[in-house]
Amino acid sequence: MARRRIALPLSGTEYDTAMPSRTSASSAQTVTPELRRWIIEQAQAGYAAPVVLQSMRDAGWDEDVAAQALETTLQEHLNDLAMQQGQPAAVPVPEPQLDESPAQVDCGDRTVHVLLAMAQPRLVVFGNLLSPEECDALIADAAPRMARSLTVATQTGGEEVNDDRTSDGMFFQRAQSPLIQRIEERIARLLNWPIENGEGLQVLHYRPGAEYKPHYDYFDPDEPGTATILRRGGQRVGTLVIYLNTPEKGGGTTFPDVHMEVAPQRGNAVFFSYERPHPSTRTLHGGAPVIAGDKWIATKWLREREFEGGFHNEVHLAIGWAKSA
Ligand SMILES: O=C(O)CCC(=O)C(=O)O
Repeated sequence: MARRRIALPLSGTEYDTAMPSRTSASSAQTVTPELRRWIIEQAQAGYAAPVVLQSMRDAGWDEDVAAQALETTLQEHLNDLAMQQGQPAAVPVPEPQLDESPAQVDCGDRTVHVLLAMAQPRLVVFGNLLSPEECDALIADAAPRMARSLTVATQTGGEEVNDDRTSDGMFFQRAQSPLIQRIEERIARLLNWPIENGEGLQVLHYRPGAEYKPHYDYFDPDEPGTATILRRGGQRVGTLVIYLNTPEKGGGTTFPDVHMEVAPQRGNAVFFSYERPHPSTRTLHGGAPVIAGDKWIATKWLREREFEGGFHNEVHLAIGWAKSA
């Protein structure tokens, strides 16, 4: 083992720690259990990831190998801790390609802007996802079919009118029109998630005073109706809320756990993912009351697996479950 000195992140003082040595040829660098243990010890001692990474690079570790080792080791460690606390296992989630912090993402037929990215909750705000014409066309197609929004009846897996949700809404089927298909292809490319795993796009309309109180979009594993819902497509693992207009006042999408509110702007969108159906994802969110004007959004929910057909029927009209913070 080589003796390493790591600079404490804030004070700049140093302490000795033993880092397992790498194997000689960089192409043959192996992430051993010993190295994993060392990484976890550094994290537990309070060292930030860039400090640990630098220390590994100083010791001759290839940057990519070191970064990958760090990421997977810490991820597995956090997962182990979560499981020990009785939380459900983490599953893969949709994720835009933002590794090198691009300002824009090429989605094939449109360049989408990255306005904000956050790790915990995993949340990204996008600009320019839809053109003004696409927003108007979605509203025009949806408007004649709007009805009072429902939420999941958690006891049965069915649906019910709920005072926590005072918007009107409707679902499109997946690929229902060339416009819907084009938007779904763009979203699939943006979030690197199969089009087949998406529920049909839902359009919501909030009038002044209407809101959607804070809730989670995943299905509560403890509710009796959940097993029925999960048979088709598994859990929800991500949400994309697209703003189809810009309300005059109010109507932001709120994330109470992190005291954040995303302002609704026509064509922009907020994406967030949840790797386990648990509040530790900090994805509690809601639609704040509209104060003036009205608000139109389109929501895309993404499932773990194929959501066959992409349409909703009486059992599968799955619209998340409300729970007060
Ligand atoms: O209206 C909003 O901004 C949020 C909508 C929402 O929470 C949802 O569709 O799950």
